[in-house]
Formats: sequence, C-alpha cells, structure tokens
Amino acid sequence: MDLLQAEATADLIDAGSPAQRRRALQQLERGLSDRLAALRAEILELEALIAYDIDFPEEDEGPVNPERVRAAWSAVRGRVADLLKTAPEGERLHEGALLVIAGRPNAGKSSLFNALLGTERAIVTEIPGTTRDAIEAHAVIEGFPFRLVDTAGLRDTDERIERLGIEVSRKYLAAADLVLFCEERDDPSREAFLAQVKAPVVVVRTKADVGGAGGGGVSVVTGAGLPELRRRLAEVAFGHLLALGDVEPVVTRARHRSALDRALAELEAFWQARAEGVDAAATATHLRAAVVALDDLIGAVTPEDVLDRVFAAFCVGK
Ligand SMILES: Nc1nc2c(ncn2[C@@H]2O[C@H](COP(=O)(O)OP(=O)(O)OP(=O)(O)O)[C@@H](O)[C@H]2O)c(=O)[nH]1
Ligand SMILES: [Mg+2]
Repeated sequence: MDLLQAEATADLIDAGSPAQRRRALQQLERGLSDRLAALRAEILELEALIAYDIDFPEEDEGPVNPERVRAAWSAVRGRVADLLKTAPEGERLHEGALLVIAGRPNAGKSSLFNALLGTERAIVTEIPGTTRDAIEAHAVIEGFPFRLVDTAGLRDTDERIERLGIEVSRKYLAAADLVLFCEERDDPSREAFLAQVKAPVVVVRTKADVGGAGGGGVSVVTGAGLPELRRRLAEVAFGHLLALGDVEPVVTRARHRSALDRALAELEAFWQARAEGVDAAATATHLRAAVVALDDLIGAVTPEDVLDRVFAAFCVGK
C-alpha cells in the first residue's frame, strides 16, 4: 500500500457523502497512484531522450530530434497541469463546500437552510432579525458534501446583538466557496452585495407560493424549485468534478497540490534551462527533481509507516 492508498483508507472511513466515498474508493484502488506512476514513467522517458544528447554532445544535429523532446515535454507538462487543476474542487470535496446563505432579514434564509438540511435546525419566525448568529451544519446535496451556513439578515441596524451577527455573516461571506442570495422580490441592495462578494453567487427568489410571482423561484411550503436549486448548487460548487466523472483521478489534499506544484515548476525550469542553452546534463537535474516530487506524492511507505499513521489518525488500540 502506498501513502495515497493509506490516505484513501482514512478518507473512506471519514466519508459523509456518496461523492466522497466514490472518490476515496477510486484512490484506494490506485486510480491516483497509477496516474502518477504513468506521469513518472513519461518524465523518465524524457530524461532518457536527453541522455542521448549527454552521450553524444559533439554531434551537430544530436541523434534525437529536438521536436521529439519538445513534444514529450509538452505532453507530460500538460498532464501534470491538468491533474493540478482538479485540486480546488478536490480539496473542497475533502472538506465540504462552504455554502453561505445570505440576504435581507426575513427573506426566508433560515427556512431554506432547514429545507436543504432536511431538518428544522434554525429558528424561523415572521419577525425580521430572527437569526442573530451564524449556524453551521453539514448537508449532502446531490451526493456532494456541503457545510451550510445560515446567517443573520444583512441590514443597517442599531441593535447591538444583531449587528454582531451581521459582522459574523460578513466573515463567513469572505470565506465562502459559494453564496446563496435569497430575495423575496427584487432586492435593491442586491447589486451592492454582489459587488462585495468574491465567491460565485446563486440568486434565488423565495416564497414562490405567495404573491403569484410566476415561475423560477423556490418555495419551502410547496417544495417547488428545490430540486433545481440543489442541482444548481452542486453544479456551481463541483462542476469541474461532475464533468470529469468518477474515473479520472483527482487530488484532494494540500499535500497533493504542493507536490504537483513542485513537479510542474521543475518541468518548467527544465524547459527554461534548455531554451537558455544550459547543457543537457544540467537540465536533466530538473527532470530528476520532478520525479522526486511525484515519488514523495505517491509515498512509498513501509508497513510501519502505515501503521503509525493509522494509529495516529484513528487512535486504534489505545
Ligand atoms: N409562504 C411561504 N413563507 C415562507 C417561505 N419561506 C419562508 N417563509 C416565511 O417567511 C418568514 C421569514 O422566514 P425566515 O426563514 O425566518 O427568514 P430569514 O431570512 O431567516 O429571516 P431573518 O433570520 O430574520 O433574517 C417566516 O414567517 C417564514 O415562515 C416560503 O417558501 N413560503
Ligand atoms: Mg433567519
């Protein structure tokens, strides 16, 4: 078992959603390990091409066509970069996407929070300013893990407790992976709000069952619009993973991302050095370093290492 499989075992035990379980199983079955081993082999082949140049440096037209080197380099560089692109959503899959529900007081935020959660967790009343503090809960939406946050309605207020709650809302908004903005009707403060938030925002019209507002909104009373909203949220938070499907490997930890970052940087440095006319043996050290980065990522582990990690993470046998 390699380090990636050991991590996948821990992920499988911790998995709280189908998408997390499928991803952990794929990694446990060497999905990511095999991909990295293939990339490693490609870099070694590139190194072998370079080695010809090292052995026959005097030949004008070296024995290896430079175009072959360029094509091999470009292919492996692209594959490392593609794998690295899965990191943001992969890490989000590991942690759960932070979905912050925001909007004016009384917009129906807590009602929607409860509906997405499937339990009556937050207090709902007709009094604006009911929610004072942020409430966080885990939810599974379309099979994906989310951390839902219900917040105090945003407005200018002199009331001290409510104001503190709004400050908490703003902190969550700054950290959000995505924001669900609720409005009962066209909210004149919406544009100013959108301009402040960096995360993607899904705007939803609430209380679709009252006022004959027409289609498109959601109602927690009739359930209208909720399936569409769930799909939209999963799409915005995990669209890249949805498009990739379950077969393509994905990286799910900061450790994976930093190792791939290193490998990519070494591949770039190799090309840079080659373009500057550095001699082949020296450029090849960058390829070696890229291989080392991938080896660290795969992590050849001894059974003792695995046991240490297992014991550290699960406190088995205490
Ligand atoms: N008819 C109907 N009423 C709704 C719906 N959603 C919310 N409401 C009502 O709207 C009022 C406010 O709902 P909340 O969910 O507490 O609104 P909020 O945005 O959390 O309000 P604050 O916490 O005060 O900011 C309550 O009386 C709810 O019952 C809906 O889909 N249909
Ligand atoms: Mg509320």
